[in-house]
Amino acid sequence: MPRILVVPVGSTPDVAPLHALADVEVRGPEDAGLPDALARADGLVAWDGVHPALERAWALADPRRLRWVHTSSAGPDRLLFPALRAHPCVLTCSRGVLDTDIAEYVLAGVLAVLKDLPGTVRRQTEHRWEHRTTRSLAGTRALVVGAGSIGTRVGQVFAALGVAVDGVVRTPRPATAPFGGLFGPGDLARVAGDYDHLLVTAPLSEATRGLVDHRVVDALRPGAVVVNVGRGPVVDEDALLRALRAGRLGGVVLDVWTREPLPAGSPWWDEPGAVVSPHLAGDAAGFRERLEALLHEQVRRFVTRAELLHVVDKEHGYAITPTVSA
Ligand code: OXD
Repeated sequence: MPRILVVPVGSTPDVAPLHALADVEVRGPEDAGLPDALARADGLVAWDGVHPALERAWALADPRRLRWVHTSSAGPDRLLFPALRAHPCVLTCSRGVLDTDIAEYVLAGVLAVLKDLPGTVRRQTEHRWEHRTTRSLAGTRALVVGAGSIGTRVGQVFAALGVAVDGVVRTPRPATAPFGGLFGPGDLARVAGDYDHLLVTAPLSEATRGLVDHRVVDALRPGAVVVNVGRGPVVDEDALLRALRAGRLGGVVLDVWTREPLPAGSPWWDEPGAVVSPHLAGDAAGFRERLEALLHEQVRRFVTRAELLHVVDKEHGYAITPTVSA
């Protein structure tokens, strides 16, 4: 039976259903036996995070033996350290599992800003009846940065509510629904000012790091809403904070951060125009079970040498090939 090493960081998946299929070994990242277990693994599962111990032990990952690595994350960036990129193993990620919940979170964030829910809750705690005018979502325009599986779901949800949605993709192509138009990364600063909402769903790669830079932030229209559910380093957080404090933005909803956990001393915590959340956009009840179901299916495919799902293009840093066998 193939040996599969599972390295849990936050939570541990239920591997009981896998014992009939493979010789499964679970080793925490601090476990002294991790390097040896890696040396004899045919498959590796990085669960609920990637610990630096894995990269440190990587020299022992036998290129003739280790054929497959899977991550429970939608975005594979934390596994794409140079030695893993260079290793011949197939890398798969948990693309698709969280899309709908992330899209709902983005919608909740934009509506919270447009309808000023934080302001209402503040007044409520002060027992203050103060009528204000809020803003409509229907009839507005959104630009989704990263039109992959999460970005497409975000686009569908917003389009269904009467928002005109365009996207930014690595290589521009003719647009299909829900996108009215697709731009390349080089167009972003030029077009950003045409939108009411900038919705960042992009994975982290060399091409997306710093993509939403100060030029893009400075180009945003007054009152624009910015949401980031992709990866923190895609956005220049300092430029965003400056724009927010200067009263140039309607609101900012950040679920992912350049530094996670966000340090207790970060100025973002006290920023009234910001919604600060701890990387939970896709984590609706049942998400762990859904990620486990995908893991079980992947192991079944690996063991039977069937095609694996959600294979990552290691060069570009996201899943593009629908299926590959390891
Ligand atoms: C992610 C995840 O990739 O939460 O951000 O899975």
